[in-house]
Amino acid sequence: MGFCSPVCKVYRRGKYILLFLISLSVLAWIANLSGETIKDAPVSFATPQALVKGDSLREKLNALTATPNRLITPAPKEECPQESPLLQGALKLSFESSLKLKDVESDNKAVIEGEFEPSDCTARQSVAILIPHRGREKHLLYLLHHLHPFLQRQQLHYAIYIIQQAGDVTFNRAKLLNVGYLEALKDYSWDCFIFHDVDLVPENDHNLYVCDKQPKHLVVGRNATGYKLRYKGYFGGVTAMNKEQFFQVNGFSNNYWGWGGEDDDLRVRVELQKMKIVRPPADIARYTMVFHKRDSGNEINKDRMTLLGRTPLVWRKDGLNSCTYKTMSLERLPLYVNVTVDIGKPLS
Ligand code: UDH
Ligand code: MN
Repeated sequence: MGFCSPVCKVYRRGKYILLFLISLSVLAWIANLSGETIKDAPVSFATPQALVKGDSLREKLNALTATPNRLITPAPKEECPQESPLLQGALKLSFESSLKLKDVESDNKAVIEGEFEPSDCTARQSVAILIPHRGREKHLLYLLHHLHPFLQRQQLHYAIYIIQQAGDVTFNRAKLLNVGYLEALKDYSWDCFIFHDVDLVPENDHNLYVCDKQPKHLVVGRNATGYKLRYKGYFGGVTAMNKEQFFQVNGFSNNYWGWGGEDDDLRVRVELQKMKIVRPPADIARYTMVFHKRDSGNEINKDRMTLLGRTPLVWRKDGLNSCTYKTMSLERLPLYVNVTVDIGKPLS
């Protein structure tokens, strides 16, 4: 039998205590792992007024975004490839006068209440398509017919919103698009917004409806202008801005009633923020504009140049944060969300 001094006994006992403590912490760690739960990200509810409160851009934007109650709960999937294998390039467009909404609905069964997401991969961006509209039903039908399959081939998670101006007051494209942004964000925290005229149909599905690091202008050419950019700085027709970019410029001005100027105003806002407009290559960013005449109720806005000159002075106060409107109805139709709004009338 060996000899053990009091010091040695203390040392032995210490070893057992240490061993015991280590086992305890291993057990606690295992228990913690199995009991771990995925917590929901905090979501806040707010009205457009919340735009003026809060400290950071991020906080203000989060306040705009409600619970993503429209999102189809996704199963875990791999991210969709950088380039969709479904793209076809230049497309043969058709504008059959016999086309019916029912046909477009039955061609697009995977679209639920205007929303779609790829079944076999997770889309790289969630995109809201916003279309200002009044009295152009045939154009809308042609656009839905082409746009749904086009966006599905791009493997996007998207939804189409039609923002209808109620009544017969002079048309205000820009304000309707502000409303579209605010209303769409109540459904889901969309990454990207496409501001889209109802009569422009994309001719090539490599013209990607996603947002870039800079605001993107998608209509480099269209049939009506010999596929040339209408003028240097043109930023109308179809544009893509992400959630933060559009918020940063305070959206569109609400004060352009009638035709013209509102798209140039948005360009000025973008430039004031030192952002740079990007465009896809001209052979891809091509559109067919369905022929139309000037609509009654959308006469040329004679004040547009005066308004444009004042943009640097007023953009902070005129835009998303001052966009007041009354939602008359919101219908979730098979192929789009139909938002009908009373946006008031010009001041003078
Ligand atoms: N819009 C409507 N209803 C209207 C007015 C405008 O839905 O009553 C929307 C629609 O999305 C349209 C967009 O606003 O695509 C822009 O309006 P626009 O198509 O009238 O503008 P654009 O510059 O034409 O294409 C201007 C007048 C064309 C005169 C043609 C003469 N050759
Ligand atoms: Mn047009």
